[in-house]
Order: sequence, then structure tokens, then C-alpha cells
Amino acid sequence: YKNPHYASGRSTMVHLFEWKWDDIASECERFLGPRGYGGIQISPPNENLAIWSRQRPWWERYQPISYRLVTRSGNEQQFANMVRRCNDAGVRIYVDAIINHMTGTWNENTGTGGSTADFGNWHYPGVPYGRNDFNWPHCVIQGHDYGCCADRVRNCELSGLKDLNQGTEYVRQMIVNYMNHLISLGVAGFRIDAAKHMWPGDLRVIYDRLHNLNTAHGFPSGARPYIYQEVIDLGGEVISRDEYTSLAAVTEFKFGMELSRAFNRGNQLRWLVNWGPAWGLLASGDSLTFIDNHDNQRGHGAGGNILTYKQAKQYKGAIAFMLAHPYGWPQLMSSFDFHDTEAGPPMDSSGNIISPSINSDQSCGNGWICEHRWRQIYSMVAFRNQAGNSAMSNWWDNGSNQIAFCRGNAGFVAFNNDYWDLNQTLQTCLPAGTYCDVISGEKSGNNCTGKRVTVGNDGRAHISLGANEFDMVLAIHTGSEV
Ligand code: ARE
Ligand code: CA
Repeated sequence: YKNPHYASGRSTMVHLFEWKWDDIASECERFLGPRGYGGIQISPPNENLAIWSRQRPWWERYQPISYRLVTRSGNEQQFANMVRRCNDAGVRIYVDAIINHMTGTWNENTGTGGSTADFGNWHYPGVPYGRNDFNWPHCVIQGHDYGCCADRVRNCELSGLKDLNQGTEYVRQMIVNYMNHLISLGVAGFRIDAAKHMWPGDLRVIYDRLHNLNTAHGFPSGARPYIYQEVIDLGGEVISRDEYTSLAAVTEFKFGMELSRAFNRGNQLRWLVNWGPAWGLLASGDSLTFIDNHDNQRGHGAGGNILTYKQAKQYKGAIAFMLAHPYGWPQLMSSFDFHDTEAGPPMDSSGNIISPSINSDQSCGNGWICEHRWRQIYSMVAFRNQAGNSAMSNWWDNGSNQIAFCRGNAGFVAFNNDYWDLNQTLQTCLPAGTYCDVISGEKSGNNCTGKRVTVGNDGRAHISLGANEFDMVLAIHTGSEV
């Protein structure tokens, strides 16, 4: 369950938060496929409660009312069409699977596909689930439970969301049927929402009943779904991420916290010389890595000064480090603009999501940020693909916040997060030639719209990165020669 089954030569996925299926299909064909993206985490595709009383917040999608594939993102036919078209473009789809719970209790009770529920009786006819399918008697997780009481974290309600009992055969089967339906439609794997709140033994039973990936969508025979489990573990709790790594991959929240701290100048970049398990991070192959996610970019989930698109220069620096460094399986965040942390995606007065528009410079409009379309970000996705499995080598630092390293003989990257300029002759490990820096510009034909870097026969080149430049990164790789 730890292999994303990317098409060959690809390495990075992006979370297209709240995007519609038709828009994702187009994005696979016009941008993600050609640019070398490996996959997409989509918002939950199953029917959720429509919460008009809170102006249709983004978080209504974490309140399942049935497993029918009908949401604001689209219906089942649109879903199937998206998966087909994305797989054809070489881009995999990973589903955010909410299997810990159903909705909380609300006055309104109609789902995005028209299903209803009787919350007071734990009755969800759209599945169907009834009272016997939930943990009983019901209780709600309190903050201090995380420090003491694993049974309460797993058997009580997370924020009042009705807590399913995955220990029962019936619930397991409903969940497995839902996930196998998605596998049959061609998805490559799952994010397991709130995995901390489910017993590892129950999850193992569920994972082991999943079908192999659908060979009609280009997966090798016998391929198991990629599974990454959302377990927030910054230390100090009774439940640890290590209880889940024997099952499948795990979201590594320490990754974005530490890199945000470093690129925010709370820690010197030179210390990143031993980035990886030496920092208390998971083993690389177990680790789904990211800077921000849809929760912590807006202060939900585990908080703490996470960099986002709002601090663009520092953020692009942290993202470039994530993508340049061999550790982990990276995931990018692609956001809609927000000020109110509860607000849903751009929508019209009927609650329909408004599609992103695409500007002539490739950026998005209509309220969508589309970090994945920022040159400094998609260029580093290509860098990572070029670097492949090569190790990091030739680390250099100035004893402060200027660092540089190579990836085999395929890539070289430098960072300057100091208040003074970087001007150094450094080993790039690349064959002699003139390269286009893919951060300050990009290669177009035999031209370069950014800085040029000349690598000598000894592999060395003069690198200059001013403290006041628009970006703090310089990156060159095989394929960026001009
Ligand atoms: C909403 C309302 C609530 C209301 C509830 C029920 O905000 O006021 O009571 O509905 O009706 C998201 C939002 C929630 C939202 C929920 C359902 O963030 O605000 O509740 O959707 O609509 C814990 C979990 C972790 C979880 C985070 C948010 O361990 O799994 O909390 N993250 C996932 C998703 C979220 C989603 C859910 C789970 C629910 O990524 O987007 O919630 O499906 C410490 C612990 C962490 C803990 C954290 C916060 O750091 O280590 O484990 O995270 O505190 O409590
Ligand atoms: Ca639970």
C-alpha cells in the first residue's frame, strides 16, 4: 500500500482542493499531464450534507451522508470520465476517503445528492446505516483525550461527527464496497481521513479486502492501492504514527512544521544537511510529505505557523526544498483564496462551485490560487522527475541560511534565505554547458527567460542569488541546457 503507482518518470501529486471533476479532467490534459505531475488528491467524492446554515463551508464535505458519488464536484458519470481522462494523461487519482464517521447533527438534513438522514436516530438510509453501526454509548472526544485515552480517541465522536464502528462486519463491508467501487472506476489509492480515530486492526481488515487496481486503466496486474493515512503526530500523544506505518503510508505533519519554521527564519537552513529521519521524521518510503494542507493552511487540525501561498517567497522556498530533496513522497496544495477560514470555494448564489479561469500567463482566476501553476513550483516538479532516485550530494552551506546541493548528475539547487547576497563558485555536479535557471525564468526553445548558469568542465559554476531577488532559489537540471 506504499507505492503510488505513478506513471513512469513522475513523482509528485497535488491536492486540487474543492475542484470539480470536469475541471480536473481538463487540467490533467492541458497542464498536469504535460507538466509531469504524477497524481491528484481530490476532495471527497461521496455525498455530503449541504450546510446552508453556515453558507456552504468547505468542511461540509467531511460530513458524509451516503456513499453515492454526488457532490458539488460532480456526479458519478463525471467522476468516471475524470478518472479515465486523467489516467490517459498519465495522472493518477487519489480519493480522500472519510470512513471514520458520518455527519454531525444539524437542523438541515439533505445531502448533495438528495439523501436525507435522521440524526437523532443515527439513521442514514442512503447507505443504509442505523444505530447499531455506530460506537455506543456515544461520547465526544475532549482535548485531553489525545494525551491519555486511545479508546476514547477511537470510539468517541470527533467534533460530534457520528462515529462508525469499524469493528462490525456490516460497517466494514459498506466501507469496502465504497472503496472497491472507486477502484473499479480507476482510482490509484486513498487518503484515509482521521485514521488516528480508527483501530489499526480494523483498518488492516478493510485494506486487505480492497481489490487490486484496475488493469483497464493502465495499472500493472496485482497492484495494490496506494494508501496514506491522516495521523497528526507532532509527539506527546497516546496514539503515534508508528501504530500505522506497518499498514500503509502516513501523512508526516512534522515535515511541513519544521520546513515552515526554517524558511520562516526560525531555524537556519544549514541544519537541513541531515533532513530526514534524523529530524524525527518517518522512514522516507512511509512518508507522505507536504508543507501545508487544507486544514493547517487555515488553522484547522494541528496549527502552528505553517507557510502558505500568502507568504509566497518563503513558501516557494520551502516547496522547492521539498521537491529538490529526495526524502518522502511529496504532495502540493492547490488552494482557493480565503480570508474567512470557514468559507467554501468560489461559488454562485445557488451554491454551485465556480470553475477556475485560466489567464494568459497560465495563472488562475475566479478566486483560485492554483499554486501548482506557479512557475517556481511546476518547474521543481520537473526537477524532481529528472532527479529520479539519485541521492543528495555535494551539500554546501555558508554556516547560516545559504545552502546548495546536487542530485546525482541531474540537478543542482541553491537557496538564499539570508539578508545578504549569495555569490559563490559551487560544484553543480552537472555536465559542462550553459543552463537556464528554472526559477527566475524558464527555457523556451533555445532561449532562457531567466538567469543563465555556465557550468565548467570541472562541474563548477558561479552562482548568484541576491537577498532582494523575487525568489530565494536557483535550480538547474539536465534538460534545462540552452
Ligand atoms: C465541523 C465544525 C464543528 C462541528 C462539526 C460537526 O467545524 O464545529 O462540531 O462540523 O458537525 C473538517 C473541519 C472540522 C469540521 C469537520 C466536519 O476541520 O472543523 O467540523 O470537517 O465538517 C483532529 C483529527 C484530524 C482532523 C482534524 C481537523 O485527528 O483527523 O482534527 N482532520 C481531518 C480532516 C478535516 C476534517 C476531519 C478530519 C473530519 O483533514 O478537514 O474536519 O472529517 C491535535 C491532534 C489532532 C487533532 C487536532 C485538532 O493536533 O493531534 O489529531 O486533529 O488536535 O483537534
Ligand atoms: Ca472512530
